[in-house]
Parts: sequence; structure tokens; C-alpha cells
Amino acid sequence: MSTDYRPMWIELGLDLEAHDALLGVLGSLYEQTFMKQHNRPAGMKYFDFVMSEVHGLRIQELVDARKQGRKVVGAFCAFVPEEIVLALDGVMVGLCAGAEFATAEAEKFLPRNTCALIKGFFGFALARVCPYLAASDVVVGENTCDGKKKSYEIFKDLVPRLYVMDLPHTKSAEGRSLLRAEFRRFAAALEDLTGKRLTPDVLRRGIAAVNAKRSAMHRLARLRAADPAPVSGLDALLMNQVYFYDDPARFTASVNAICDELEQRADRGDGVAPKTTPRIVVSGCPMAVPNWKLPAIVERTGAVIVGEESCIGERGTQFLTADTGRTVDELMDAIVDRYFKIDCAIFTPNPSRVEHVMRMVKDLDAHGVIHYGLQFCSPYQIEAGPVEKRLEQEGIPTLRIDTDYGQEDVGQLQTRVEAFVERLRG
Ligand code: BJ8
Repeated sequence: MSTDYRPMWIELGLDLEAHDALLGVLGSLYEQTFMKQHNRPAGMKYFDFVMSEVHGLRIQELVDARKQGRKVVGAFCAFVPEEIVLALDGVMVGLCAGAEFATAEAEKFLPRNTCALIKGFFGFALARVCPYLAASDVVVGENTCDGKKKSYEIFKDLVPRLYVMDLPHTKSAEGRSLLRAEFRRFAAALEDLTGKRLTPDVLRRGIAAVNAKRSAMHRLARLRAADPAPVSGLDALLMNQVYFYDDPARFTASVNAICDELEQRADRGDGVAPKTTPRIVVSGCPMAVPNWKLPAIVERTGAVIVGEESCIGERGTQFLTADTGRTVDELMDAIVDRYFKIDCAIFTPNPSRVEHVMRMVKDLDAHGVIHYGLQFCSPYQIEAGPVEKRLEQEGIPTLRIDTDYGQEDVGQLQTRVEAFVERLRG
């Protein structure tokens, strides 16, 4: 970062000392994890730049947008409909929580056996180190797992404005009605906040912008089927992470540019690892910035990740929203239809998730699956058993990993991943 952003951070109320410490750790972790990779596509320079300015230029853009009267919506979950935010001229940003920070402080509010992601967003808020949180006019929490649902009851006192969205837990007609009612309530609240009204035209524009972003990600996902893999799993995860906070049009153009490059790589048989490299799909809990721990271990071990069945990955991006409705009601229904298909483990039962994993293994020519669960995440850790059983029955080798954001278990994970990769090599 060449510009001095300190005045902006002070104005946002950040604790500069703690924030400097966070940026220092983030910078060296990024350097070690990403910059030493072999044969990276040139297009990753854009994402390196985004990461180098993650608390700088992008925050400046959010501050400038607010000065122009636009509202910034911070979100934790793939269920928050960005189409509606964009239609009302808002800006949506993902609130990452992919690192441990001020854990001792967070544990004054939360039991120790709370997942790292929830402790992460508490820690970031309590330590005043997240400029995305500070720049948000409203933070949207969602009643998904018990941990999030109950923690928002406390979190509401830590942020200026928390909006809680209820979510269904079954894919029933009643579940769909609940989602429909909640998306309407959310749209009405955002209309109040922004002073703008939904019309078919603005909704179609919001849908088009998000569909374009998702289509670019679909293109990236398809290109990862090439053998040798044209891009590493780490770099693809990074693009999936940046998806949540970059400007949508600029992000779409940058992913499409890298896809042009990956297409050429695939045509000439150029890749990031030799053709014989074991190919892995990772499935499970979302990996928010800067949670690169498991993918770094996997790729250091000599395997390549070719897909993520995750909300920061294909679970989050896999469906487009139909844009053919003529009225606000019809377009809102199309948005509900699209989000209702997300197969998060909070749904019971949730059979489409394992079907999706199997489709990914086939389409991406993968040799095995690593199921990634965050410790104390009941939905994904419990679903891991049946998912593993079904995959193994289908002849897909599967490794179950439960971990957190700490570094203490890296050696043990490395050993388990090495043994799994050996199994894949046959
Ligand atoms: S749609 S996956 S983003 S809820 S890891 S906090 S589930 S205890 S993140 Fe998620 Fe929305 Fe579902 Fe996706 Fe709870 Fe588990 Fe923690 Fe989690």
C-alpha cells in the first residue's frame, strides 16, 4: 500500500496498533502462501493487488460510495441476496472472519467450544480491526446454525446496526414461503435504509450484475477440469474469496481475463502441476480470508485442489437467477428460487449436497475428496459421516479433516494429508 490510509482507519474507529499487527501477519502469510507457487497465471497479479489493498483501496471505495449516499451492507452468509442490495444501489461486502483474533476477548462472550468462524467475527469486532465491519451501514446476520443464531443475540450490541434474517431449515413448501417472506422483509428494510424503491428495471440490473459474476466463476470452475490443472486450488480459492468484497463489474472482468489465459494454458497443456498429480475436491465449511491453511497443506503435499464444494466456492456460486420476470414480484420469486437451492448443511435432510460433490468429482476428473469441517460446527461435522460413507460407497476416496484456524495441528494434518495423497496415487 503506497497511500497512507491511517487517517481513514482512524475515522472508521479502528484500533491502529492492533490493526497494524493484523496487517503484518496477513502480509507475510500471503507472501509465504501465494507468492512462491509454481507457474502462476499472470492474471493473478490483479488478485495480488486486491489483497495488497484489501484494507486500503477497497475500503476507500466503500467510504467514497457512502459519501455519495450509497449504503454498504456487510454479510456473513451466502444466503444474503446481493441482487437486491445492488438493485437498491447498495454495495455488499463479505465479512470474512477467517482468522483468530482477540480470541480471549471473544471467549468472554462465547463458550470455548464455538466454531472458529463465529469467534473470528467476534474477535474482529471486539479488537476493532475490521474496516469492512466499520464501513458497513448495516450488518446482516442470518439464523442458520445454532452458533450463529444465538451469537447474533449478543453480536447486536457490538455493531451499530445488525439486521437478522430468518432462514428455513427444510426444503419444504413452508420453508420456501419463509424464505420468500424474509427476502421481502429484507428488501423493505433496505428500501427504508437507502430511500430507494425496487422496480423491475433495477432488480433486473442487480440480477444481471450478480449473474455475470457467477457466470465468470462457472467458467473458471469448468477450466479447472483441464489436466494438468491450469491454476492452483489456492489461487482459485483466493478468487472465490475476493468474489465477496470486490466491485462486481471489475471482479467479473478480472476473472474472465484470467479465464482467457487459462483457456490458452489448457490448449497448450500447460499447468501448475504435472499431469499425474492427484486431484482433490474439498467439501465442507466455508474458508474465509485469510483461512488458507488446509489448501496450503494439500498443495504442499503434491496434490492439486480442483474444486471447492463450499459457500466460498461452488455451493455459493452454482446457480444463476432467472431474469425473465416482468414484475418486482416475479423477479423476487426468481431470486427466492435461486437461493432456496443452496444446499447448506443447516438444511435437514440435505441430500443434494453429496450429489453435488459427486458431480464435481466426475466433472473435474478428481481422484478424491477432503471433507473440511471446522471444529464445533455441528451441521458440517455431523453431515461429514454420511457424506464420507456415500462417497466411499461410490468408490471415491474421502478424508475427513476437522480443524480450526490455529497452527498447532499443522504437522498432524500434513501427515494425514500425505497418507491420503499416497492412497490416491494408488
Ligand atoms: S449458507 S455454510 S455461509 S451458514 S462453520 S458459523 S455453519 S458452526 S458458515 Fe455458512 Fe451460510 Fe450455510 Fe454457507 Fe455455523 Fe458451522 Fe460455524 Fe458456519
